[in-house]
Amino acid sequence: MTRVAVIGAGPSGLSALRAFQSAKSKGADIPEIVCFEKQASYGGLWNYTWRTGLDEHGEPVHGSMYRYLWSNGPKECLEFADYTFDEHFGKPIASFPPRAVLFDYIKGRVEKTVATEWIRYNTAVRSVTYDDASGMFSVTVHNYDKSHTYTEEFDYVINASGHFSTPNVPYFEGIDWFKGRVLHAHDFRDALEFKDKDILIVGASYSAEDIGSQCWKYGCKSVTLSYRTASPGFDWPDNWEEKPVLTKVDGKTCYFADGSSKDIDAIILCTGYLHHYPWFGDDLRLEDINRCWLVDLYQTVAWIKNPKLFYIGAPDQWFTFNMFDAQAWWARDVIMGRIELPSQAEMEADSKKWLAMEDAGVTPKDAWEHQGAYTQRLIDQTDYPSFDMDAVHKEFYAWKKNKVAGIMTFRDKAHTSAMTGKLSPVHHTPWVDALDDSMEAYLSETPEAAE
Ligand code: FAD
Ligand code: NA7
Repeated sequence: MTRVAVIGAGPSGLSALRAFQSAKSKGADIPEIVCFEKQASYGGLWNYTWRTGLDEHGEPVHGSMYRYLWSNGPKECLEFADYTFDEHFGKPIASFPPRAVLFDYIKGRVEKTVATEWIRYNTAVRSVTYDDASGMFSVTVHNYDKSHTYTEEFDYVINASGHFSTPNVPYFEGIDWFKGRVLHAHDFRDALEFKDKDILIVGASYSAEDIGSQCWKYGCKSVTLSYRTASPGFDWPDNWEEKPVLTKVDGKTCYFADGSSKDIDAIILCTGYLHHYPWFGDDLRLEDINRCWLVDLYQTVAWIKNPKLFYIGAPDQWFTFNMFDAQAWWARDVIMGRIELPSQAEMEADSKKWLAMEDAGVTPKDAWEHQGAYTQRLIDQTDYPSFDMDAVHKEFYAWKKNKVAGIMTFRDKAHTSAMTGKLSPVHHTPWVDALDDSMEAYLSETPEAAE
């Protein structure tokens, strides 16, 4: 029997399991699926952990999410096409749920449609090698429950291990002797730690915006945001300023490229993450920057040099859960012989063409439209339920406009679902006043009392 190994049971790995389950429920003969997950349960980043550094087994902690994290994009842009928010919650809910609410949504689809018996928990993948002669992968894993390392053979491997867990940590002159706390976003857990502190956020992308906003919301004294390339340029609150790149640290004083300086209590490096797949050798390992089109992957999924290996969830992400589904359905259909791959030369040419299309884009709108067109291309090749991609693009556009109008108020806006066509309700409490991020508080009808 054909065997498929899936590495990771986060949203991308769960999409892979769901794709095969869907084919099975329609009567197809599916391969044997084994999903290896190093944590004790599924959900990937959405499975919050208080731990930082190493986990209870000595594995690098996977979690990069933090307390009080609310969705940074509208939930309408990530909605599964086969399982809507309305179906899960039994009532319309607002557009920017906290982490626990989104995790519950992921869980709802798993419980309804995913064979969790395919997942081997507490099992870390250590090495994956490919043998040309047998055409098989050897996957070596360690099971922490049994303290046992073993190897099994697979025809195909789907890597769904995520790429927002291994921090990119640049060096800045003098940071080694900074007289305060230095951490990367990966290790950030609780904004209250920075109450009444002057913080420096290094970076200008999603983590920078969101961690800075969390710290501001929970009462830090000031936020200084240092950008390397482009200023985010939002209309920040009064105690928030932008600076160009950090050039030097001396004691508590941070110096910037414009010659200015500021005394700082904590430096939070929101400097992004690395693609890091140490279980693969040079012949199988993806290496790239964090970008949407990955040229070594055909349709940003199949490893061109050996298309029996697939990566799901590897692009930088405008679309998330529904794009992971589209990728998973496509990988499933390649594995099941429903989609025939072209020659290696054709795959390379196609990939370069899509890379050039991404590079030709200038605005964020170009970027999400490129990823939307890509997701649509995948959907068109499989039986994943199609949805109105232009409707999702409109929501991205409204979201971006709302962020420019108010970086602390965009989460108070309502968006329309492409799946149901319905406009979501406005949340009962403005995000800046909503300090309780529990599911109960979010789903209740009662506004949160101001402190
Ligand atoms: P992950 O969620 O990272 O899951 C990967 C899984 O693989 C994990 O369970 C991990 O334990 C497992 N694994 C890794 N290595 C191994 C190994 N060697 N052996 C076995 N198992 C392994 N997206 C949104 O749509 N909305 C948001 O608001 C949002 N906020 C975010 C906030 C933060 C701070 C971060 C970091 C990301 C955010 N994202 C958000 C994007 C996020 O990447 C996706 O939502 C999603 O979690 C990606 O799923 P994944 O399965 O690809 O990866
Ligand atoms: P991103 O989106 O990859 O952004 C990384 C940021 O870090 C970006 O602004 C970079 O600046 C900046 N960076 C990287 N290296 C440096 C150095 N050496 N000096 C200064 N600035 C640097 O990562 P995020 O963590 O924000 O987002 C990843 C995911 O996590 C995303 O899905 C979010 O939802 C949460 P650049 O613009 O390249 O000059």
